[in-house]
Amino acid sequence: MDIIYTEQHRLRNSKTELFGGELVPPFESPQRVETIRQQCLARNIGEIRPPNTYSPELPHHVHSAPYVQFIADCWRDWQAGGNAGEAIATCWPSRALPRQIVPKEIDGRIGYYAMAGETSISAGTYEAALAAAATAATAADLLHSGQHSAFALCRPPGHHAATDMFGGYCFFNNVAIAAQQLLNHGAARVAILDTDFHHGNGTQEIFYQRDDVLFISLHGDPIYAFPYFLGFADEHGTGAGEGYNINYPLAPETNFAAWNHALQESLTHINNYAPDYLLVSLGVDTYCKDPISFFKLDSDDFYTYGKSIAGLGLPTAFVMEGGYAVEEIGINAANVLEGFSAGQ
Ligand code: Q9C
Ligand code: ZN
Repeated sequence: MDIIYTEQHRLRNSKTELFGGELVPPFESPQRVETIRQQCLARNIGEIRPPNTYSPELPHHVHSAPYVQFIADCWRDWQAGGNAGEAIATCWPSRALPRQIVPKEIDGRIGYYAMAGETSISAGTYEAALAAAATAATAADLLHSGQHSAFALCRPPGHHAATDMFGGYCFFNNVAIAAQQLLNHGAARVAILDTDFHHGNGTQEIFYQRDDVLFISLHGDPIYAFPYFLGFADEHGTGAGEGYNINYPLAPETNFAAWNHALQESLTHINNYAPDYLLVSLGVDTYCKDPISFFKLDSDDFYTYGKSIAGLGLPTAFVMEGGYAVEEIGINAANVLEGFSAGQ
């Protein structure tokens, strides 16, 4: 399977994440995809190729134009505001501050568009996020041109990014952009299976009212896990989208047997939907040694589930999301891809 990759991911190189009340080096580091790339090379997973070239309007597939402009301008405006550190939101339109007016000043604007304070915006963030979107769109183009599978080695990740909101290490929703790219090419239905430990709140929000994208997510129960405020089992979609959003919130310490039970149900839903394409939001933060997550998958389990996904027989693109056990994320991601290839 072709692997789409660009060094431009390195432009996303923030120095700070707000974690445990301190500014620490971000979990979402350039080393993550380097480890995955090395593992793919060592195991001959596929040919590594750069993304196609797209217009800077590519994120408009699923994001509002003012939001995309904010991501493009944030670092410049933050510096112009005389701030010494990286751009971090500290004030939000919370429940008791409900006026939805975009402030003019950068502290207000970043708060308007942020979902959480852990994710700093710094030099190169916009450029790297745009390259990640292009990486995912290229995977979509490859499926459209008849390839059975592709791996978009995206960084920064995307599934927490909503129509006009960033956070959880995400800026542009790569998998959603890939889904829209396939629909623009003429697909009738696309399924997105989100296996990241965290609920894909951004992807859910983007497609919540639509029936041309089925979104299914397996994740840590938001009553205990980020993003806390979305991802519950009673979120089914609305309007035309009713029935096309399925969440499996899973308890702390969930092991592969329980996780796989939810996966098998998900695969049945996908099969019944009969999509033209499957996109997998591939997070390997379900791994037992992940530093910020609470599932108990072992490395072998990733191979097993990759093989299960192949059983659908659908043209499939894997789009990289999270995974923070840097030592093992390469092994775990490559195991999914190898399992998928073995299951074809
Ligand atoms: N105590 C992705 O995996 N903070 N994003 C969690 C844990 C945010 C994860 C704090 C985690 C975001 C793409
Ligand atoms: Zn995650």
